[in-house]
Amino acid sequence: MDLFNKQTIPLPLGEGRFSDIVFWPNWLGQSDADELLETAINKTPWRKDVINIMGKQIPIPRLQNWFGDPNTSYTYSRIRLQAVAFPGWMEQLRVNVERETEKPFNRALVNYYRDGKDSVDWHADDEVSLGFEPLIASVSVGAERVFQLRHNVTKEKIKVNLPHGSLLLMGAGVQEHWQHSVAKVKQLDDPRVNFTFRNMASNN
Ligand SMILES: O=C(O)CCC(=O)C(=O)O
Ligand SMILES: [Mn+2]
Repeated sequence: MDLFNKQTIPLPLGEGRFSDIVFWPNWLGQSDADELLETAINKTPWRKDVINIMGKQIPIPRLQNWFGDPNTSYTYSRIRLQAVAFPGWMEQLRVNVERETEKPFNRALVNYYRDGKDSVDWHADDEVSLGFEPLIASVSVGAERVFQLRHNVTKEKIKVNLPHGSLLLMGAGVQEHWQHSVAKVKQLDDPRVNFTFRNMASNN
């Protein structure tokens, strides 16, 4: 939890309004990050989901699962994810993220990028169920990958390398004005796991 290393990256939203990304590149120490990667890969009940594109069933290029109150679910890209209760190890991570960011989080979408062929395409986490101007806190462990942001109107791009053990917080308004993605990379065999913590109303 290295406050010295906390960085704030301003993000223009439009019409003179700014938000930011707060970034802790070395949030977890090496051994905590190693342990989290190993636990996440081995203990997460990974789902292989498919999306329907023009009548074709296409596997999404990563494994995933959704954690939170097990009586709730989350739907994006027409995939409905029934929530799995936070296991103890992930609950600890959730609490630590809340403490560091000083924001509440009660859900997590967890992604497993098995190697450089796995990716997430341009999107915003702007489902109505996430509420107005949702904050997203993202913890990365494993292979360093490039997190890209692109403004919806100006198309300005920002790249942030997300190292093993990093924490990133996307501020209010970022989902409405920017999209983000993690592109495929050539010649990468190492896995990466990313936890995106979100906060949803209890009736979701
Ligand atoms: O893997 C990442 O860093 C981003 C994941 C993401 O954008 C998402 O799960 O919505
Ligand atoms: Mn996202």
